[in-house]
Amino acid sequence: MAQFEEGTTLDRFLLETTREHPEASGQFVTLLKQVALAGKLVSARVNRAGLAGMFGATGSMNIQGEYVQKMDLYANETFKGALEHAGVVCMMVSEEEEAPIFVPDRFRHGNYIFCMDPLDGSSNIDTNATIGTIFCVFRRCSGGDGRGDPSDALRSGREIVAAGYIVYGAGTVLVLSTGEGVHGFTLDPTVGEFFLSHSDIRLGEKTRSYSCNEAYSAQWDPRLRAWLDKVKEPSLGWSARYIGSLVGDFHRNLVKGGVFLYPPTAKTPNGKLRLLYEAFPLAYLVENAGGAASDGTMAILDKVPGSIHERTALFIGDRDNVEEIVRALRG
Ligand code: AHM
Ligand code: MG
Repeated sequence: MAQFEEGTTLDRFLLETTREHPEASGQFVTLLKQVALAGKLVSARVNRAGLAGMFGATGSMNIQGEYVQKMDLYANETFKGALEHAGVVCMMVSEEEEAPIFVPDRFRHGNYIFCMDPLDGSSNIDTNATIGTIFCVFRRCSGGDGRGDPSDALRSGREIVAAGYIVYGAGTVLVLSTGEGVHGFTLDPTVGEFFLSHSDIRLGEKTRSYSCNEAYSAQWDPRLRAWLDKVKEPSLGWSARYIGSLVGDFHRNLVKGGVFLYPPTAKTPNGKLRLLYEAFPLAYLVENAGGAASDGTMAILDKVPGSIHERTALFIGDRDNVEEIVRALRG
């Protein structure tokens, strides 16, 4: 793959990397450009949320039984709007919508299926903590008619053709992989462009930082608690970092090193995080950066969701630590 200098625009990066793959249709580049456009719109709104009356909940609950924040709705509508008229997706799946999203007939010839959590960690919006959009892309099923049959999206994570996230933090960063490395692009809000800022991100070996909601540890599998107790041995030099926003915690660990854990708990015995549009995209990124993701029994990307909102346990980060956690759980 071509090497790119820091400061390369996202558009140039997309055009040049897909030129190396003549089989990739122009639709693929258009899709990723529309994702970047939606990300800029959401970023602008997040930055003005306090002024624009966008803090707080709408008062309704989503399909997951969680309170919908005003920014959740805005992000969902913005990503949908950017993609449904572009003629590049035949179907979309969103955390905010119970059923797959209907794409109007005249635009439904697109070659791709887009799955997203439009605004992960949105319960943090009122506190200015990092939140973000997580997404992955599949090619349309050869037999699928794109009429919103959910089974078209129920595919192995190994079939993902691109995945990424956009974090809205102190800055806005788009992290993307199309299967050849993981690259980060920082939005320069003064010109409205994403520029390459983190080229070919690689996870370090056996990093010494963990991210989890430790308050739930009494509900975890005792073998996992034993692993946690072990790494707390002071001479090992571990530390903990947890925001409570998957995309923010993952981004930190990708850049600085670390392992993220969301095991099953009494309240969420199958795990809390969603397989299709939270765990899959981040697992695709982490594997492309040299790391690993597991549900404790198998690699996340080898899983096939049984339903679009299926939940999973998630252990994700550098390969050594994830493998050690899996070994501990096998006990
Ligand atoms: P959300 O998609 O409704 O924002 O919920 C998922 C979030 C993740 O971002 C985060 O990792 C997790 O929930 C935090 O859960 P907890 O508060 O139980 O630690
Ligand atoms: Mg989420």
